[in-house]
Amino acid sequence: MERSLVLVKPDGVQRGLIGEVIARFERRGLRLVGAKFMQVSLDLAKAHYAEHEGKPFYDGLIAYITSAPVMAMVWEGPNAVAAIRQTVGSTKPAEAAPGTIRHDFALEVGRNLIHASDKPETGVREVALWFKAEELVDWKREVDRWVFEK
Ligand code: D4T
Repeated sequence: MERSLVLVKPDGVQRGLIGEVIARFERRGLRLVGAKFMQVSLDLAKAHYAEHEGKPFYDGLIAYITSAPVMAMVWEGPNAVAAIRQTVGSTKPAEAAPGTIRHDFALEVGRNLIHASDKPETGVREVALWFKAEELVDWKREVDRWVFEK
């Protein structure tokens, strides 16, 4: 089963959109595996955004993600990474498809509300970076057979 890290970023938390984001992934049929409300440290921010170091928006990105608490979550399901990216919408909210989270609630790339892993292998790496093994819950839902084909 594929897993994705999802962060409701500081702007999403400040704007009271944690519940909205969770509701959309629950309705999609994805299964929650872990969640924690937390202040992101500078070290974690730098590790998470290591690939962007040196880019013009890097300093702003680190300042943004550490500016206030985030809601960090792990969601799983078949093709979860692609499904979640689809529900989240394009990185630039002005290019996000109508009905996606970024389209419906955001305007600017530097305030794009939410993070989701971009590839299955990124999901594995990011989940391990943000969560300890004992913080993740392995569980089944009664409804799983009506959402997951296998
Ligand atoms: P995150 O990682 O925040 O979910 O965003 P994406 O996965 O959708 O997009 P990304 O890795 O390309 O960008 C990471 C982060 O950098 C900000 N950003 C990006 C920015 O401020 N200006 C830019 O020009 C780009 C490309 C937004 C998301």
